Amino acid sequence: MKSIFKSKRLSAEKVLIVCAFFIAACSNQQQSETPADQIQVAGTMDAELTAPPNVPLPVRNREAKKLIVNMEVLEKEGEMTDGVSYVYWTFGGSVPGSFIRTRVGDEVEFHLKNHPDNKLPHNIDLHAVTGPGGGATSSFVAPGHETQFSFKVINPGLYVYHCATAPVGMHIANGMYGLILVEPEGGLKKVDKEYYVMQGDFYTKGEYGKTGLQPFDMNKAIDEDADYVVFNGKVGSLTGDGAITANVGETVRLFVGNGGPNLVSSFHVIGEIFDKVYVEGGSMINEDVQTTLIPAGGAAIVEFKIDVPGTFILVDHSIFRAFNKGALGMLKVQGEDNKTIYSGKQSEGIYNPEGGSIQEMPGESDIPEEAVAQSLSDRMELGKQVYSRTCFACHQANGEGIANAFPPLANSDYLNADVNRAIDIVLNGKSGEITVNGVKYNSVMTKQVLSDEEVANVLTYVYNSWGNNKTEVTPAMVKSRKTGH
Ligand code: HEC
Ligand SMILES: [Cu+2]
Repeated sequence: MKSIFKSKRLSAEKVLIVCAFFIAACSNQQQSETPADQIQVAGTMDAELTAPPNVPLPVRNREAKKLIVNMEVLEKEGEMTDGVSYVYWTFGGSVPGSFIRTRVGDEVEFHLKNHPDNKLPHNIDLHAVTGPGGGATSSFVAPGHETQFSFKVINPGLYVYHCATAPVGMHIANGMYGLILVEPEGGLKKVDKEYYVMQGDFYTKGEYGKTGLQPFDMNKAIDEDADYVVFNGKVGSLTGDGAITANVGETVRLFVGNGGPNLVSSFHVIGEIFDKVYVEGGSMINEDVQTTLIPAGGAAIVEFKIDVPGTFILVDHSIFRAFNKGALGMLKVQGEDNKTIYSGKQSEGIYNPEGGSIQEMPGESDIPEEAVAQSLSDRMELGKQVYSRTCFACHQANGEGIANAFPPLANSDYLNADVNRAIDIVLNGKSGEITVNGVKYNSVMTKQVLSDEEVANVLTYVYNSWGNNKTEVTPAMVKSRKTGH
């Protein structure tokens, strides 16, 4: 009985293998029969264009078409971050510009319109174009005019487009870049969520956070001394309400570009591993990648399956750019925990290298030789040290916070309203929606591991700085929040 069953299964397998081989051979042959440049187009359609972080619908198995792209250049003022504005030059009104989705063999008829209110001529160089200048000379257009040119997309991949009008660097630095995707025959594999993320570096007369309308600074741009490094054109475009979302069990595909003009991105998602990376946006697939390099004027497609819920932070892992220049976004995931894949914190001890083991957290009395503040000014001094060690990265040097991500501690009505609540936040961390000075935040502050003395000192420092209400917090107050009396 057993042996019969076995041989039957084997023969079934053989049949399958033969079939698979046959299909593979057929489809290979088909591809080599029609080179991409000779694929015939069937009909005309208008291209769907989308602003980030959205992408147009997948091509799936539609036939190659004549694809009409209507792109309008708009020079317009926008917000770089809270209180800071900037005159962006845009393709389609957004930075990065509208996403264009095509398939191999499409013939793109590109209409570039320069709005009559604009001040400058512009053009477009698409890296997906095979031809001199990538379309730049053919598309050069003055304000109040429209140009037209066409091209056939031959190579599949994810490509950058950008303005190439002199001074080229300045046009790119002001936001004139975006992505065009060329899908292979039959389309990319179906995934649950797709998003458009593009990094860019900005150079302003005032340093990071200097308020008002900030002009472009050519000297800083030449020195590659960026004030802002951001995803999707501004600080916080992908945090708070702008965060991209997914559910546990879904597959996510990110189309990631880098407009530059200068910096190379070390793109990373904290707490995720890219199952697949289409290296440099091309056809080579790398697997199990932590951080992928995205050159200025280049792109990558990254894909991963979501296994656990939580907030996953997108960064340029040149990490000061993330925490001090804006290159930080969020992917918020909802769904069931999976404690095998990620447990959450199970226990906490003190790591003692000399003992060579993890030890239990000592009781308060065992904490060795901690400096104890004797006066308010001691407390301020010691509190400032804790602040620059612990809180600074998120709440920033002068408690100003980061728009849409980290609330301000300077002049914070939320802080000043309730000292016990503030102590609890530092002791236990905080998540969920809160309103600080009329602005909503919905993010996560992790629990801070500090002694009662340190909590007292840092909060005293915060309360006695930047226009707050000068409360003094003592270790006894902190202790009573822990013990409840
Ligand atoms: C990893 C980033 C991070 C660090 C480090 C951090 N915080 Fe926070 N903090 C946050 C976030 C995010 C929120 C808002 C949480 C929410 O949306 O529910 C917050 C909220 C607060 C609030 C209440 C809101 C307000 O603006 O008044 C206080 C007070 C606060 N933090 C104090 C501190 C102090 C003091 C430290 C250092 C001991 C610290 N935080 C360290 C991210 C951080
Ligand atoms: Cu331009």
